[in-house]
Amino acid sequence: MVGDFAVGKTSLTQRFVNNCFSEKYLTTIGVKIDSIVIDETKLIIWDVAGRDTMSPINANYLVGASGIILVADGTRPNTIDALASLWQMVVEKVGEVPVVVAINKNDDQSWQFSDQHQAELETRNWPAFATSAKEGENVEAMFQALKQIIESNSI
Ligand code: G3D
Ligand code: MG
Repeated sequence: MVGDFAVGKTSLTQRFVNNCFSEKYLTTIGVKIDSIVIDETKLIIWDVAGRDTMSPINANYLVGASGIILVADGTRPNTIDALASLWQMVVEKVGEVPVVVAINKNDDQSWQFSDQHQAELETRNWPAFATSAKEGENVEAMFQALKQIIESNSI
């Protein structure tokens, strides 16, 4: 899980692993690791702390990743802009691993996704999901999609 501060990385992971959403703010210090077994595949999810002055992403946490979920907050377009440089950091550390994008907080009225952002994601060939960790929408579909890309790449 890679994305700017407060986009919903921890909430999406929690929704997927525990099927719950907590309004309680949970700031991840460094990294939080969860795991879940689906269809005999164990996913180990590294929820890497967001980018801000207090806690820059420790790129070493990315080493060994089989896939990446790039997370943005649809109510803050700058977090979508940030994905390109985050992806660059990923590529430098682990190469072009399988990736999906979550444009999170789809339940919020101010969620938006411009044609320009749409075009950019298509150019990069990133499968994108409008997710809501709060209501659960598309969360499982997004994790499943990444799992499938990882599995089909490793055959
Ligand atoms: P992070 O792990 O990427 O830093 P968090 O982000 O999962 O800690 O979430 C940051 C804030 O966004 C939290 O709110 C959380 O409740 C909220 N949030 C996360 N996902 C969603 C979502 O899908 N919809 C809505 N509406 N809010 C979401 P607070 O208020 O504690 O800052
Ligand atoms: Mg977090």
